[in-house]
Amino acid sequence: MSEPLTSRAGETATPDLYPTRGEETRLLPRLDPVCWSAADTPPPVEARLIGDFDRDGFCILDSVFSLREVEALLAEVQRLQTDAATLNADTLITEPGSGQLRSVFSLHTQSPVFAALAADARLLPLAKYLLGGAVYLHQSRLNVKVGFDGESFQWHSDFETWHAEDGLPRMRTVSMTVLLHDNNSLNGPLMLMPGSHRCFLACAGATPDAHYLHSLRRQEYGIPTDAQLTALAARYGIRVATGSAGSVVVFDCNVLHGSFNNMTPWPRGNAYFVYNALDNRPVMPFAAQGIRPEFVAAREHIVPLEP
Ligand code: 6CS
Ligand code: FE
Repeated sequence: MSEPLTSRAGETATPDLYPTRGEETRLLPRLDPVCWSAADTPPPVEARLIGDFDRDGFCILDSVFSLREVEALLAEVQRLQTDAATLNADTLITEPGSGQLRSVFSLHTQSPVFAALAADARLLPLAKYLLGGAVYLHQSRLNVKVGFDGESFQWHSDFETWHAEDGLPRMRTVSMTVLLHDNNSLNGPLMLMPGSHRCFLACAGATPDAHYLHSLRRQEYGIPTDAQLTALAARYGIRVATGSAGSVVVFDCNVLHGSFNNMTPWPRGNAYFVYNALDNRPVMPFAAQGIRPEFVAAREHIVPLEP
């Protein structure tokens, strides 16, 4: 079968290594490394954590930020909520049910505190190590997941969306989530299928126009079927990424993950930074008509991150 190509006038066609959103679901192999640095490059964290990341598609860095630092971050969250009227209204995503705040996108352009966090010496060197070179932020966001009303995130691979809708060609992107509250087993923590980053689940169904307006609240396209999830859970199992506030969950762009509703009184606020390799800039979307706005997916303002 020939490989579908995507192209734009004057732009070299980029091969579509991960075709998705066609007629049927498929299981395809990952064609990219998980850690892009040469094996003899010394990592900026314990080698054991790199081993976890390579094998499972994620690793947890315990208590990276002190309680004082977490307090300062929570104060900044409070400020953003108080000053919500001064933020770009499009970046504020509400819960489909209660209408409460669910996410704030483009955190790094709206908050100097979070911009500094993305470039922190405890995060950035690890992102560069895992992606094998210079990086920039493809996306950043705050998910507040309030007590009682914080709703779930469906099982998905982030890369499936970023490839289909944003045109990221290769799996050379990593997310880091800084836990702003304790994420325990009850308040809607991240669940992951360890090892699932090694295969690509092509999803069925064409991307609707302006899909993000719906998907950021509740995703219904670009998610695996129950049958696929059942098979993968049997093969890989499901783990929960718990940790105390100030810990960091580092996860591969293609590991399957999701989270359930928060029906506890305890909020689960997490800040997410999505680092992409500068060599993996977006091309035209591989399976969507239009491009998503800059606040969801950087395209025009690509600035290499420096400490
Ligand atoms: O569409 C996106 O880019 C986002 N959607 C989900 C459910 N997770 C990653 C990302 O924020
Ligand atoms: Fe996600």
